[in-house]
Amino acid sequence: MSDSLYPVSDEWARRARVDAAGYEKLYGRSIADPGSFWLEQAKRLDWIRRPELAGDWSFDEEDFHISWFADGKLNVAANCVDRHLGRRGDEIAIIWEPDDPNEEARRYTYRQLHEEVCRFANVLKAEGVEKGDRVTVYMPMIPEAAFALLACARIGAIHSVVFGGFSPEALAGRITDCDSKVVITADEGRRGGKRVPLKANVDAAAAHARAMEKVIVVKATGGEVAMQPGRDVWYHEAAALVSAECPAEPMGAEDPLFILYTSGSTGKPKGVLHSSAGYLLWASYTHELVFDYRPGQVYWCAADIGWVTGHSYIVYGPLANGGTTLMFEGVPNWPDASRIWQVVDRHQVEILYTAPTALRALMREGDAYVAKTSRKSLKLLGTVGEPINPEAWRWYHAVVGEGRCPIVDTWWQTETGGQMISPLPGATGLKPGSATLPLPGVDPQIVDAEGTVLHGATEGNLCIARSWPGQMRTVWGDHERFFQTYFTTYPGKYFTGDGCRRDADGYYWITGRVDDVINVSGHRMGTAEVESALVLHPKVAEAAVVGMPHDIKGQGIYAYVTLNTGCVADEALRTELRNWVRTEIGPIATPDALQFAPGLPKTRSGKIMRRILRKIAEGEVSSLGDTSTLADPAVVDDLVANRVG
Ligand code: 6R9
Repeated sequence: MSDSLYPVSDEWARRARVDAAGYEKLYGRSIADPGSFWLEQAKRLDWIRRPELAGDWSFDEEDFHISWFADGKLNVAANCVDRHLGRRGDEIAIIWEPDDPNEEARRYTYRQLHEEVCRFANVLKAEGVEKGDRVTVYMPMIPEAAFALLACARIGAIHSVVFGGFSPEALAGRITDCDSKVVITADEGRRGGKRVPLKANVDAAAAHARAMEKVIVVKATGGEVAMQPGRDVWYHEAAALVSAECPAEPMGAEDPLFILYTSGSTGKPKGVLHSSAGYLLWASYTHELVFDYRPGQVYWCAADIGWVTGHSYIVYGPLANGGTTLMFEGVPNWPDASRIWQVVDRHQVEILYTAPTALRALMREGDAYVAKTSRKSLKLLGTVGEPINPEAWRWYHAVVGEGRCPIVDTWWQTETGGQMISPLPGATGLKPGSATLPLPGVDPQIVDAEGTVLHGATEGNLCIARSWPGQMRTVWGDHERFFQTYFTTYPGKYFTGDGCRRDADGYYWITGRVDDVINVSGHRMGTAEVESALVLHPKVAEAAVVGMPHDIKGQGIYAYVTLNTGCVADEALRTELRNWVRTEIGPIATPDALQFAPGLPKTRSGKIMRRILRKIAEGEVSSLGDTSTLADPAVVDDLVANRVG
């Protein structure tokens, strides 16, 4: 066990907002008197009408509801921009570092951000967007992506960001699901010196996205694109026609702020819906506490805005806190494996937040790429998205941070809106690989398969026993699915889908998903999604997909495919099927291994025994367990004999 403890340094304990005793006190109050705790926290936001109500919720079927600060009114964009104009109007809100290191970075003060957001909001209005409308954002990592989100928030439109790496098919599905009439995109994106044809993908999506009426196109690269008259609008042309003043729409606390699609264990991706006040409060509260953030510090969350991490910790959290947030267009390993550390030096980044998969990839390139940079500005490091293996943790700590920076390993989910289990740098001793302790307000429980709450040092399934302001409010268009997915496995609790161990010190160790979700490079992928893409291929009769261990990605995708009678299993078809999934969903869903299987292991009632498929994918063929309940135990021998990788 890697239970070695890295204690809080004296300096951090002294300087940080919250020390160990402070954490105990906050946590105690948050659980003993949540009403007054959260109403006090609500003061961190600027309200049009201050709430008198805090949480009002029940996870029980008869009375299922979740709301926070329901009588309050505010505007999220005004909280992230306008309220800083008085004291911090000339301070930098956004630093944008382009893909190409030879290009100049761009900087926006809060005053400039205000103007950009107002203009963007007026363009949306001019295109007919109204309060409550859904706007799909399919953008590269350019400042206009942040402007677009805040512009939606300003006028009360609900944004739905679709990651720029998703295919036209995936984009179309998301546009259709939330009935989004307007799509915001760019001519092209750039990543690692390569172009991503975003506008062309929107054009390709149009055939299956009938809701889409308008496309607003930001000129990012100047690449050639086709514009469809009547439907497509250049952003810079529309922006020249509107004013740089736009009033912020007063919104109810519970009015939706955004939808973000995420993979679940079954069916199509779910549209996770977040509220205005509760979500923003959670993003602001956690960003300040976990990063011990103070305005003036350059803070860098190296995620993409297409994921929840980009929403909460590039845009909403840091801007609500009047911070300076760095947005990076590029990738960690281009032009070479020094890029991240060079950006840190160039902008004097003090806080860096990234994913274990990036660290593992950089670690493999050797320490020289790190050592040749200074990194003296760094004070705090963070990780998110998947469990971090202790080896990568130690490398991050010793080589990147030269032993001087605490690491906050933050566990949370799209559904939780923000960080839930994480160290506080001035309060919590660290153990490599552990997300450590719940934040004040978070009430985790570990339960066994029957739902019995386990106490003390134990292992089981991770639930959250009470609501918190940042909790998702529904699945867009399917409230029943929301209840069924999260509140029926262990009645009365929110079930996270994660397995978890708690050690004798009360530290939490996330062990990974216990459902059919796999975590590829920190990105969630439903096995069912990949399976549905595969069976769409005319030669595929059946497919089963499981996770397999992968050195860099954490988990890779292992697909078992049964072909229709008469189809020939060969290398050409293997490549074709891998590309097929890539085109259907996007590059992140490409199977790492694909095995042709004459049959899949099934119970007599026809259920695929995934346990066996996982073991084979993991290479643990000697411990397949009981196969006697299979309808045809012989298929297992074939699978083992023809294992790939
Ligand atoms: C923020 C984000 C959520 C799933 C979650 C868990 C895994 C995230 C983690 C972690 C171990 C951490 N996860 N952070 N596992 N340690 N620090 O990643 O959201 O894309 O919805 O993924 O990611 O399995 O359930 P999302």
